[in-house]
Amino acid sequence: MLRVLIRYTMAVTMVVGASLSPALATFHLMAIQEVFSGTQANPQAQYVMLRMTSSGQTLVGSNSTFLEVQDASGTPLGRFGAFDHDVSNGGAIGCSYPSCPPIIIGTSAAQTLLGFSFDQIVDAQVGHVALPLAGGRLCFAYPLGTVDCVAWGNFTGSNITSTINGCDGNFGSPAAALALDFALTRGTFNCLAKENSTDFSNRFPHPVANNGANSNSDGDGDGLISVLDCSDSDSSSLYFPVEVTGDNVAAGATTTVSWNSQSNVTGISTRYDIVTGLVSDLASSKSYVSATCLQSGINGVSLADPRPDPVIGQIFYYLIRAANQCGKGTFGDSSLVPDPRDALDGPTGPCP
Ligand SMILES: [Ca+2]
Ligand SMILES: [Ca+2]
Ligand SMILES: [Ca+2]
Repeated sequence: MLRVLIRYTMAVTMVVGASLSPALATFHLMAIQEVFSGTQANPQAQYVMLRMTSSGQTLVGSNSTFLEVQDASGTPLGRFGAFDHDVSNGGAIGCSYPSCPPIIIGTSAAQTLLGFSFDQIVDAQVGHVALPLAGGRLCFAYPLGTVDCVAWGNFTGSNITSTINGCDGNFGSPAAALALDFALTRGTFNCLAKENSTDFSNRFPHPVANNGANSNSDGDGDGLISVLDCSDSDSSSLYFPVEVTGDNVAAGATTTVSWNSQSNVTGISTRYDIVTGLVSDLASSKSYVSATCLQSGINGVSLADPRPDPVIGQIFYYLIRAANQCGKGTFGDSSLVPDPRDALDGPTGPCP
């Protein structure tokens, strides 16, 4: 009797081991590494990069894994994407985060922008949703459980989900909101202690495919990879200038025009031009033909208008443009066709 009982126990142990170990070696040991919400010039270019935290995590398609998205309140929006096939590179036995292989899943716009083949394209997938910028949550999961999550921005839902790998299921406070031009990037991975607000921060993207393909050369060492850098031989320029935001006019003893800096996106060489004129001229000419350059090449984010106030009944308008060593942005776009502001942007515009 005793001998039979021992054999039975051993047999059960072997069955459990055989069913559990291969499953744990297929996709459970994974972390979300980068969440990229696109660039200002190309907001459709979104990707998520996962990173294996142990070798052999290749069976993402066989296990029907996916990336689930919630809105800021925690309500499910749908899936950013799902894996319909496995990947081939499981990395070296004994590898650990962040030295194990990545897996990248994203839109065709992101693939085109970044210039290498992604492991999974999501555009045509049923139920595909974009990543919400201001607040949301993303979880890497399969139909029977969750592997890793990150919440960001003004997310107010629950950020606690038990994990199938035994890692910390309380993901803590949300990380910083997603920001165009940046990837919400994991700096720290600790299976037993996850805290989104400190594990993640917004950095320039560094995407890599499972086979190692990437476009991450950075010739000028400014942190922005060459395919996104408007000049990869000038560290004072990052992205090409974008439309200026945060325009404000404060009346007082002097009238002060101010705007948001974009140097964290376009580099320390960023300067600003302001055109101005009378609203009545816009109305009568339906164009900016009477616009003048108030000042060009401003190194800062405000300007005191040196002119006296307009006569009573008249109104000044101001338009602001950013430029860097790569070139000039625009004074913005109207909905009119052709756009009257195009004349301001061109080589014969009022600001040099
Ligand atoms: Ca935690
Ligand atoms: Ca660069
Ligand atoms: Ca540069």
